[in-house]
Amino acid sequence: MTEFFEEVVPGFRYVYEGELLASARSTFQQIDIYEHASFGKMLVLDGLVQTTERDEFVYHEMLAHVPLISLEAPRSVLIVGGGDGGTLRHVLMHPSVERAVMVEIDARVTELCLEFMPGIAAGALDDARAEVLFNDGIAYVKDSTERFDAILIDSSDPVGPGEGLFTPDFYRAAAGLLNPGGVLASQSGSPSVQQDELHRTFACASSAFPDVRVYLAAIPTYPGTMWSFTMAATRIAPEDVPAVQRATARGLRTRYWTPEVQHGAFDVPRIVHQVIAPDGPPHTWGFSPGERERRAVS
Ligand code: SPD
Repeated sequence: MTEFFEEVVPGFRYVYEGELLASARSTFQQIDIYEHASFGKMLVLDGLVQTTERDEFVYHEMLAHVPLISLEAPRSVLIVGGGDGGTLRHVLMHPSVERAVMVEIDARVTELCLEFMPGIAAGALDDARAEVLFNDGIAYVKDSTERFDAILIDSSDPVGPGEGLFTPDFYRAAAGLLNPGGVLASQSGSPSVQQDELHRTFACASSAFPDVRVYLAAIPTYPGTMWSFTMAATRIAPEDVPAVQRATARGLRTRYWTPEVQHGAFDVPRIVHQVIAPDGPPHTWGFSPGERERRAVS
């Protein structure tokens, strides 16, 4: 039987109709899986939609391929979060990747995703190159002595277990785990209705990296649809990346990402530049109560 459920972000309520298939309370959060007529199975954490069977490809392709295509031959990748396995699946499409470590805090999320939405990981967790750890990603980044060519922050929203991923300390620690020339990419929220999340992520990344850029994708089940990612490195030159050659050589099979999207996604509207500006106006677009207070980055 279907029911209506809501995703509430400050100032907005998004209402979905779906059938509740599974509901669990883990140590960290409330986990629900719904079946939606258009988007298939939906993973909802603490009432916030994280991924759906029908549009997950946009998010996972853009989080994985944009940074990895920017590298000549990425060998080692760290994924922080990403319990559904979608990011890992796309990372492993790059043939040069020898090792991909995924550190997910909540094993229950992964268990339920594998049971109800196995197509998202599509076996990636069993790949010989994958190392899956159920641990606190923040502690892992702080304490690890490993080095990676790319770090991908596949976080939930900045509430609950994901909150500590949106801090300058975390970004500084992550920068210390990168090999020379390495790159970090993170999901950074809606640039329209969660300006504070994007502003804060950009500020945190800028406290640890010389070059930080935002790129965008359209994800139907995320608030505001237009979604932001933040990429950070010593130098990012999206226009210099030979995306066509690399995509062909790597045999990437994608539905959203293309070499053209790789370049175009960094051409963000002026209003997005205003959202990430250090002294930008507090509300350039939409309204997020409390964002003025949350903006201060120490
Ligand atoms: N409000 C949605 C934010 C979701 C970001 N993470 C999604 C995880 C999918 N692997």
